[in-house]
Amino acid sequence: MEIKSLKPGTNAKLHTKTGDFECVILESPNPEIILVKLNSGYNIGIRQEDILDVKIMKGKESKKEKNKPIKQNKNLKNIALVVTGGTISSKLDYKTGAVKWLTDPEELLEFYPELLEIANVKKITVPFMKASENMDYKDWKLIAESVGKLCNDSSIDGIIVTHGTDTLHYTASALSFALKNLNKPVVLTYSQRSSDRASSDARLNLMCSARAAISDAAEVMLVGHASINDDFCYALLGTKVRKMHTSRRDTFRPINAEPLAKITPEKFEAFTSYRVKNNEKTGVRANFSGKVALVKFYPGQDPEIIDYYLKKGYKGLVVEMTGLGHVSTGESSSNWIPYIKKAIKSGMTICAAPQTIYGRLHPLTYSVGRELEKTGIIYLKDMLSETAFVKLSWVLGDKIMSRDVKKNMLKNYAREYSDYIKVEDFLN
Ligand code: DAS
Repeated sequence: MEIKSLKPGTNAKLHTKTGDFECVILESPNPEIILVKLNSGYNIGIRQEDILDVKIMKGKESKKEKNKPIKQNKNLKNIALVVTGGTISSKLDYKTGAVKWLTDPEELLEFYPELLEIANVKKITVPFMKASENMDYKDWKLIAESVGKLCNDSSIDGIIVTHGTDTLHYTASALSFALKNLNKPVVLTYSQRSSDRASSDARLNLMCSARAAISDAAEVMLVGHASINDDFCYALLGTKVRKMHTSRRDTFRPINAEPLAKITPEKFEAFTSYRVKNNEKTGVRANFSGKVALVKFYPGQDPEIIDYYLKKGYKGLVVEMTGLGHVSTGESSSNWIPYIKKAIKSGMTICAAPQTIYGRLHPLTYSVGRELEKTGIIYLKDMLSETAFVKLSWVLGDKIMSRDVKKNMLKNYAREYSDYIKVEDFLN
C-alpha cells in the first residue's frame, strides 16, 4: 500500500523501523513526514522512509443512521440534555488533528451508549454551540431559560448541561442564582479530552452525571472526576466550585465547602444535606447585567482602572483583594481610597472578594481594612470572586433586587456563603 495515498482520517497500522503504530492518519504540512494520531490521543510525525509497511484498519467512525431513534427503556427515569459546546461536545478532526464540534448531539450517545443503561435521554436541546470562553451573561440567560422549561416538564426527572470547562463555574453560579424553587436535579458536566478519544474523561463524567440527574437532589451541581483516575466523581455545589487546573480530569475543586456527594455510575452518596425533589414550579430570574467587571488587584496597580470602568458606564465592580481584604492605600503612591470613594459616590457598587480563593475576608483585622470598609465597599466574606462577579451581574440586572444591592449581595441565596469553613475544606 502506497503510504502517500493514505487519506486523512484513515485508521492504519504502520510497521516502521522503530516499531508498530496503530493510528489515524492526519493532514500533514510536510509530504515527507506522515502525521498520525496515536490511540493515546497524542500526535506524532514519522518520516516516510522509516515506514516499512502499511495496513488499513477497520474504520472506527460509526456509520451514522440519520435520526436513529434513541433507545428508551420504560424501567428507567427520563433525563434531558442541554448541549452548549466545549470539548465534551467535540470530536477529532482527522484532517487537522484539532477538535471540532459534534455535528449532532446524538453522537454523544453513540460514543457513550452506557449512558442509556442509567437513564433515558428523552430530550436534547442545543441553545448554542460555543467554546465557553466565548460565552457571556446573555448565554447564561439562554441556558437558564432552556433548563427552566425542562424543570417544568413533568416527563423529565433531571437535566444534564454539557459545557466547556473554561468558564463552567461561572455558568454553575449563574444557574444557582437564576433557577428559583428548583424542583429537580440540574447537573453541569464537561470533559478535558474530546469525547471520541478512548481516554476521554467524558465517559465517567456523563455516567455519574446521569446518576446525579436521576437522584432526588434538586440542586445545581457540577459533576466531574474527583481524582485523575477513572474511579468516581464528586457533585459540587454550583456556587462553591472553581476550575483549578488547566488539564487534569479532576480540575474542578470545591472551594470553602465539601462536595455535596460522591458519585459512581451505580451510586449517589450524599455527604451533605441537600434540597430534595419537589413539585414546585421552578422560576427563572436571569436578567444579568453586562455592566459589571472583575478586577484582580496586584502590587502597584493603578487605581485609574476604577475610573476607566466608571467612564464606560459600569454599574458594578468586584475587586479580588489581597489577604483579608486589602488594596494599596495611603502608605503608597497608588492610593485606591479616593478612587473608590468617587466611584461609589457616582453610584457604582464595589465589592471585595478574596484573591486567596480559600478562606474568608476580615476587613476589621487591619486598619487598612477598616479604612476601606468605611468607603462603602461590600465585603463578600468567603464568596469566590467569579461567583461574586456573576452574583453582582444578577442583582444589578434585576429591577427589584437592584433597588437594594448591598442587602441582596449579602443575602445567602444559593449557599454562596459558607456558615463555617472546615480545616479539611482547604485544597481538599
Ligand atoms: N475551550 C474550552 C471550553 O470551551 C474547551 C473545554 O475545556 O471544554 O471551555
